[in-house]
Amino acid sequence: MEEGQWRTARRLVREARRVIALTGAGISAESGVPTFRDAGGLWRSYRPEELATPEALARDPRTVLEWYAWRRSALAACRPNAGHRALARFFLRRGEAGLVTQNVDGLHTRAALEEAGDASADPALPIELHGAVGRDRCDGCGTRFPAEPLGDALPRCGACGGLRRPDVVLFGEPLDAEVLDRARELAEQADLCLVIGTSAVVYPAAALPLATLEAGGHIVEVNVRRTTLTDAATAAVRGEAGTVLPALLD
Ligand code: BV8
Ligand code: ZN
Repeated sequence: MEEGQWRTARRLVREARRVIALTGAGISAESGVPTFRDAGGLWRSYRPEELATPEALARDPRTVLEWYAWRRSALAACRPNAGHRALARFFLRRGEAGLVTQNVDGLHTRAALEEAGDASADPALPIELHGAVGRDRCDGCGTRFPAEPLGDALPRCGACGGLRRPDVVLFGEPLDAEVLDRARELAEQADLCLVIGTSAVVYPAAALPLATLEAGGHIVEVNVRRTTLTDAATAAVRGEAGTVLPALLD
């Protein structure tokens, strides 16, 4: 990786007073979490935007719920990687929350609990913009449940009979307003936004680093390739999150 970018990134991390980190599917790639494009043969014939939508859920709930059940089973074998853990240690040391993720795999939460040990994991717990695939939510009354294996009948809410679906934000569904407001507030107050493993094409998440920039802060990007944000970054570190983050943050 280019020396100047690396030195600038290290300086910005060292000097930053308020840091927000926005992560995407790339930080979980080294944990073996299948992204949409890696889907097993079974799902190759579907496009994610076709499956992860409320229309698909209404039209063919069984196929959509089977896809999520497949992703949950694939996730069961995955563990937080060195990148998740370095980020958790960083926010635990700083003692203030700042981790925002687009991922629904729950790996940041597991890394926070593992790294915190008996101390409070709170500063390293992520704001999950798009929810978490390990939980269900009732489409009718919003009640949340731990995810259960998919049976022959579609899962129904005991309280209102509504369909129990994964507690994730599908394409075309709004993000939880409070969650988004909190993430925007952190982005506007930050003087450094670390953008890690995201192609920055999914909105409104992708607008968060720009909020830091507009407030006079800097962007440091960690990615294996260029993205639409690379030119807006004060430093763009080219490399895998699992290798770069421990060196950049520890
Ligand atoms: C909404 C949960 C409105 C589901 C997900 C403008 C404004 C507002 C909305 C839109 C807009 N333009 C378009 C929209 C609609 C849409 C959208 O953004 N579409 C995109 C495709 C253009 N947005 C929405 O629908 C959002 N809702 O705006 O609602 C509304 C308001 C009122 C009423 C009704 C509606 C909801 C978006 C949430 C979608 N749900 N996830 C599920 O996962 O099953 S997003 C989903 O995509 C995942 O969460 C994942 O995070 C994300 C993919 O993005 P990335 O994380 O960036 O992952 P990607 O694979 O693209 O990139 C990986 C990167 O990592 C790459 O750059 C790669 O180089 C890098 N990498 C790989 N390996 C490594 C690495 N980097 C470092 N180390 C490595 N080892
Ligand atoms: Zn219900």
